[in-house]
Formats: sequence, structure tokens, C-alpha cells
Amino acid sequence: MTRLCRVVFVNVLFSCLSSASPPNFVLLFADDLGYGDLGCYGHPTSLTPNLDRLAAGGLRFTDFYCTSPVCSPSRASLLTGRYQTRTGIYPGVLYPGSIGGLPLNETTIAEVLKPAGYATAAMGKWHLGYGANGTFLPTNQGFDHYLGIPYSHDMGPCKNLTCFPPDIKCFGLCDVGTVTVPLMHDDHIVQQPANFLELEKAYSDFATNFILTSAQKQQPFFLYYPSHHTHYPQYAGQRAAGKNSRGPFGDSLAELDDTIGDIMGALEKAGVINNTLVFFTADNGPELMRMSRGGNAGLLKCGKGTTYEGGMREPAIAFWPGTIKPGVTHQMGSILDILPTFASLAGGKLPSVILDGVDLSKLLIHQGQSPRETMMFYPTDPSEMYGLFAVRYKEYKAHFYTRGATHSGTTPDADCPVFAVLKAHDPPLLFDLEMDPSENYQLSLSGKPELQNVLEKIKQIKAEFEATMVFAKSEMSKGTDRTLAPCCNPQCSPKPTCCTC
Ligand code: CSN
Ligand code: MG
Repeated sequence: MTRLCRVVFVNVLFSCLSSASPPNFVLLFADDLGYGDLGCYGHPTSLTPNLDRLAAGGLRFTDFYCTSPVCSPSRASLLTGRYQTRTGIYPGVLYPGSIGGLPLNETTIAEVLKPAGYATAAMGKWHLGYGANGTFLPTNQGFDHYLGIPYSHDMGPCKNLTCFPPDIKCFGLCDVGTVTVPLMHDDHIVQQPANFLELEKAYSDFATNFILTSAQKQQPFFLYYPSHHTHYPQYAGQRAAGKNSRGPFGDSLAELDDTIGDIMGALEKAGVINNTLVFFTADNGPELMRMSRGGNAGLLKCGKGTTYEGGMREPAIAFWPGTIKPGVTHQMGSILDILPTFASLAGGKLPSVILDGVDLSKLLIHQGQSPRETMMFYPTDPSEMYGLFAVRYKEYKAHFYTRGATHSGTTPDADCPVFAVLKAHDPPLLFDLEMDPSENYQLSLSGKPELQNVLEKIKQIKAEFEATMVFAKSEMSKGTDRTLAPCCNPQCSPKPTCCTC
């Protein structure tokens, strides 16, 4: 509907038919994946043939950002187009017994697309709340169907998480005091503990069925796949394990890549590949504390938990054969922009709230300038007292506060681990990310009026943004109630160990 019919001889029929149907969307969201983790972003040993194919045939971003160096806040921003401070998904992340969750009055991408006639489905790691009786599950946020684990898979004792071959134990104990992680279908628990070695096959089947069914009905669709991969503890089923030289992280990534290959296969089989925008990115930087078993931020500084580039700049690929030209863009984009971009392409209505995202459809289809010139960096625990930790404006980034993080421990850079305590910077630390993406060389302002102007401009952007930012009540501050954690056998005792089905 939004694409013009090209009146070109043999193309007339095809173009007008395709223009009559809005595009399908497949949104792929990796977990704790670093800027340097994919082969197409320079990793020497990762095996990701399907992601590499998307990158080669699509538009690959070098400057794409999530909104938080941890999980739940980024997911809230992705699905609502709003900074997490507006939705209350801060500080930190949600847990199995969390009382709060993404407020139901927030409008998700699925809720924007449904009134435009879309079928919607989510599979994988939700992490936007469970709540009393599953109040916050995807099926209450615009998704017709859901298959997955509603939070991180380390939020439970690591049962059924043995890697293939089955005698190799995955690292770590995870959260032993919590219920084992459930596999949910819509709002029902179908397996507890979830069987990780067969999980990915279930996802591929679910996605394939959803794509084929929607295509058969000629209904446009939105598939959201936030993967558990490549979050700790890394695991992989038989199909992906042990086939590359990168160890457990490589296996986890390979399994994600296999599922993406299955999804692409289903799009082809359904005959909708040329009318589908596939978008891939990730929620936060690599968990460097896992050492060689964690992800890699490539040439970026630090990782998960920090507001350095490694914590929040992510791989991102937009793939839409025949509509998006293959290439690489250095224009800025963010997970905030997915909602307005999809809405624009689908002819959907934007929610009447303050949106932080911008429509990237012109950038995707016609290249040129991104409407995004700024990116705001909130820490894992945003507060009105401290406000933004950093602001990027064009190629410049100013750090007002810096702090290391447990999640970014173990690297040789002393700024990354938790021992690097909160530091205020006045004047802020200024970097040119185009000349120095690694944030190694602080720009000196003395005798440089043009840089002083840049800093003034950034301070003004920050002040204007913060003046209009109204912090929503923190959903995390509502606390946790262990009895809310999902249990397939609700009346059983003793909990949590009896929650096994
Ligand atoms: S996250 O990872 O959910 O991908 O951000 O699994 O910040 O305390 C983060 N945390 C458990 C996690 C705890 C996670 C935290
Ligand atoms: Mg994460």
C-alpha cells in the first residue's frame, strides 16, 4: 500500500500486486551479542553463514544502538520505541517473581501492526515480565501466539542445560533457588524444566508454521524472535554443537544462525521473501565476565553493563531483497527506530505517546541521511539525580559519568570491571567515534573552539532531553514475590522444586 506501483512493462502486474500487500516483518534479536561477534563484523572464527548472507544481501549498520547495557530495558525500548525511563523498565532486569512488567497500556510493535491487519507471533526470551497469572506475557501485549521462556535462561537452576554431547556440563549453577525455567506456549506452561537441547527445533517449527499459515491466508505477519542465544550459559543442540572452533559461545551463535536459516527457508518456501523485511540486532553488549566463553565487543570499549560503546553499539542488518540495496551504512540507528519504521512501512498508526524512535524507512530504501543525529546513554540504573551518563551527537560522544560493571569484568582495560567506580566528568570526556571508535583518545578542548562548540551543543541537547523526560514509576521497584514465579503445578509443595511437569 505504501510502495508505489512501478509502471514498467512486465513488472506491472507483479509490482502492483506486491504493492497491494504491506510487507511482512521478521525481527531477530540476539542476547548479549557483541559488536565483534559475527563473521560479517570481523570475528575470525564465528560460523554464521545465514547472518553473513543477510549482511551480504542487505544493509549492514556500523552505528546501531540499543538503549541499555542490560536486557529488559532494551527490550522495552525495542517494542515501544521509547527510552526505558518512560516505560518504567529499570533499574536492572526483571526476574521470575517480579511483580511488575512492561505496563499493558504501553503500545508494542505488535499492537501497532495488529490494527493494520497483521498476524503476530513471538518466540524466545520475552523478559518484559510475567507477573500474577502471566499478566505481562506477550499474548497480553499484542502477540497472537508465543512460544518461549519468559526470561533469561540462567534465572533458574541449570537443568536440562547440559551441552551436547550430554556429558559435557554447561558452566555455572545459575539461580538455584528459583523454579526451573518453563517453556510456555501462549500463556500455558508446556514443559518445566524446558529441554534446551530440543528448544531450537521447536522454535524453527513454530516459526515455519506461523509463516506458512499466514502466507496461505495472505495475511501480512510480524514474527518477533528474541533468542536466548548467545546469553550465558551457552548451550546448543546436536545440530549446532561442536562444529566450529569457537567453543560454547560459537555453538550457541551457530544454533541461532541455524534457526535464522530455517526462518529464511520458510520465507522462501512461502513465496514471501521479496515482501518481507528481516531485521537483526541485539539487546546489549557482550558479557565479558565470562571470559572466552562470553561475547566480544570487537574494537569497541568494554561491554555489557557499561555505557561505553561496547555495552550498547550492536550489529544490525536490514534485509529485504529487491527493496533494500546491499551495502554498509555508517548512519546512526537504534532499536528505538524499529516501531516507527515498521509502522511507516505497514501504514500503521503511531501510538499517541512521546516516541523516541524515528522512521528509518527512507534510509533503508533510498539510503541518504538518517533522521537520527543523537543517542542517549542511560546506565543500568537510570535516575533523575544522575540523568544521562553519555550522549552521542553525530560523530561525537560525551561521557558525563563513567562506571565499570561486573558483567564487563576480566578484560585488561581497567575502565571496564566493577572496580572502576562511578566517576563524574566535568568537563565531560569527549571522543570522536568516527576517528576513534574505541574511545581511546579523549579530545582536548584547549585552543579548539569548534570542539568547545560541539560540547556546548551536546550539553544543550542533554538539557533539553532531560527537561522533558518524565520518569515512569520503576516496575522493578514493585519488588518480587516468589509465589508469582511460573509453576506448572501451581498447588504443589514444596516450591520451587515441585514445579516439574
Ligand atoms: S540479561 O542478563 O537479562 O541479558 O540482561 O540473565 O543484570 O543482574 C542480567 N543482571 C541475570 C542478566 C541478571 C541475567 C542480570
Ligand atoms: Mg541481554
